[in-house]
Amino acid sequence: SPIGVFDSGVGGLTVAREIMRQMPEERIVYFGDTARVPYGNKSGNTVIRFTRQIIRFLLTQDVKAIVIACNTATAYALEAVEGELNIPILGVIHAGARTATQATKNGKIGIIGTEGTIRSGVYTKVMMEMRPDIEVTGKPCPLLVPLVEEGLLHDSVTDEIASRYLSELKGKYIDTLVLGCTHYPLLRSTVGRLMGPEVTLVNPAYETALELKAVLTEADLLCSGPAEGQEQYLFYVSDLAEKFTGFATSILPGAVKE
Ligand code: DGN
Repeated sequence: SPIGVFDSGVGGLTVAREIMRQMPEERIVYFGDTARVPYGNKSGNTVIRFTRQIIRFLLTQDVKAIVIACNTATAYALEAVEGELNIPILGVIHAGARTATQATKNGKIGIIGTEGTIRSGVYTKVMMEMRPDIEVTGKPCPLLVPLVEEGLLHDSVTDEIASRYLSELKGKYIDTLVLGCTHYPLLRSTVGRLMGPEVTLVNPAYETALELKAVLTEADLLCSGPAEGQEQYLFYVSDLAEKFTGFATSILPGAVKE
């Protein structure tokens, strides 16, 4: 059976990409809620409702595990839905939070994400449970999402906006920064340059794929490749596929067929 992966739109493709890299034999069914993106500025109850609907859809695709590949949906909905399923379900917050608490030397961790992710305080809560001695500073960076979706990954406008957002964190002497939104790993080099070499960047997409691999191994659910005639990767969207396909092709060369 495939792994179900979903996001509010294209962002979760950075998580799908890590799963493809780390588990090249696995099948994936991806759902991008492009009709209702962004989730970042919606209320918790709305995001929980959307999440339940998407999970119901993924279950019709016979998935063996589900990854909520969206920081905002994980922040608001993971806790509400995890008890409702009898297959493994993972969010993108836990694994990155753990890595950050292990990576920091001075105990000062920064987290960037959408308004919703930062407002929820979930990263801070999860990290404080793992290591109560740390100090966490969150900073919403909402404009980075549309900039990435416009393809402005290496652009002076993006640099300028990122620099304004990050200047606040620079004053906090953090030594570890969590890229707590699905789009930010695509801005890794910009963020890294602005924060400087002494700050370790944590990519939750990468950490989540590692965690998923451990969970599937533990549950004896790893797969040995698609069968004859089976598509390895299936992508579903709730609105216009065109923009999605363009973005997907740019970050997943080879995986996307129309
Ligand atoms: N995928 C969302 C996240 O990781 O928080 C970002 C896109 C959005 O819904 N604003």
